[in-house]
Amino acid sequence: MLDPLALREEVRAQALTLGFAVCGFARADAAPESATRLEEWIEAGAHGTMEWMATRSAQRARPQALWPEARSLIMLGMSYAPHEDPLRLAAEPGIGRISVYAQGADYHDIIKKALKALARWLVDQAGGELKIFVDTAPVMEKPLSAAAGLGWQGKHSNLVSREHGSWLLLGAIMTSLHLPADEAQDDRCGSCEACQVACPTAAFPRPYMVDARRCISYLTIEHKGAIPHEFRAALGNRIYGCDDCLAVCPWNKFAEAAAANRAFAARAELAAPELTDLLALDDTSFRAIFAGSPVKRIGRNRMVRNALIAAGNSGLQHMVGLVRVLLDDSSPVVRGAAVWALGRLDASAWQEERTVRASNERDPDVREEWAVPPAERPRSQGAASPESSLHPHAERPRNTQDANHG
Ligand code: B12
Ligand code: SF4
Repeated sequence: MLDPLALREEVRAQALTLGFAVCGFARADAAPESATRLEEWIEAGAHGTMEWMATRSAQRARPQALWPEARSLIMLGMSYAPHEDPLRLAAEPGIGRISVYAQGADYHDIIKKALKALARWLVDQAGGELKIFVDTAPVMEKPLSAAAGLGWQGKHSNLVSREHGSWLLLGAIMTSLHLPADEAQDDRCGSCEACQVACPTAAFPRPYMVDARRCISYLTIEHKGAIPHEFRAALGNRIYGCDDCLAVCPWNKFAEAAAANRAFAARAELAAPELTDLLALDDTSFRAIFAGSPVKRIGRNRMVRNALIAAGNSGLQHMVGLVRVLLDDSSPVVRGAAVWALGRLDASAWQEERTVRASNERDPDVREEWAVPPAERPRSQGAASPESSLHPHAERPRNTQDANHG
């Protein structure tokens, strides 16, 4: 039987050969403070419609409530540090921006495969029982990774590493073996507030806490219905997730793109997709383009909804024809976004279309979109202006304590 310290170091070395950038160890009862924090977060309603965050919160709060045999946690991070500045396309209104983590292969598949290989290796070496997790299980991967010394939870709430900045995706192995814990690292955010200030929708009611209902990642990926009016202009050209709070973190200057797992390298068609191509997607072409990418889970309708909001923000007149076609879409969420986008791009075309369509519309949400003429929309929904379309932060609400609508 191997000495636990020696075994721990062998596991770490093996993890690195399998493509992980970092590996750390924690006791299964680590990060007990996250239980009350999770409870507070859910009570404030900050999880929005992600009911799955609330339903298994007791298990999520404590690894041993999920699996009582767990004695040690092996926490792992894979780097997806980008080669290029993720914010470089912010001023390209004809392009849709997809988050860096979603431009390559689906990290669930890549990390799960590596976790399984590490788990098999560990069982061969030392036996024990284990379970593997990436993202979708009720496990709080960020505080547990922080407890295992991978980095610290930054004020944007994600794990920040001294070596890999904000660009780590996380996975976990729970084992019945005893493996000595690593030391947690100190919080190195200091007086920095770059991520808090960068957020286009003021989604941080306070440092370290995200109100998902305001987060562009939630609005473009998790949220199923119409995107609330107050956030539409702030979305700019983001069509899947948001990297702004991660991208501005000063610790990224130590993150080397060479450390990134090659599976996450951007696919050309996902790095800078043309909005005109996205507006023309049907189910088949959506599946063909996004197969193997995390984007596929939002489906064609939500992607076209997001692309329409970006088109409405673009100020580009050549989008008008494609937007008009989508007024006839069978999906109400697409039709509603098309009504809004047309109003932003061409107020007189909007009036024309409204005359023939509004009274025939059966869906109550789409009827509501026809109800307010573009000129009467509040400023954040109004006609596209150079500031609102090209400078995604131009209409940012004040990022203050009272920005929490929770
Ligand atoms: C739900 C979820 C979301 C939601 C909610 C985000 C959130 N911050 O919770 C939404 C859809 C908005 C989202 C967005 C994103 N997500 Co997400 N998400 C998750 C998921 C499934 C659960 C997270 C969770 O438990 N939230 C509950 C809250 C209560 O937990 P928490 O944020 O850790 O809350 C802590 C703070 O409030 C803190 N706290 C409170 N007060 C204080 C005070 C101090 C001093 C300190 C230190 C801490 C502190 O304590 C709480 C407990 O630790 C995890 C996967 C997993 N199973 O863990 C991925 C995960 C967090 N997401 C991830 C990613 C990559 C993203 C995005 C970057 C994607 C994108 N580019 O669009 C964005 C980032 C937005 C952001 N700034 O958070 C990665 C993060 C990797 C990392 N390095 O940390 C994860 C871990 C997935 C993975 N397996 O890699 N996500
Ligand atoms: S941007 Fe600044 S405050 Fe935010 S996580 Fe990075 S170091 Fe911390």
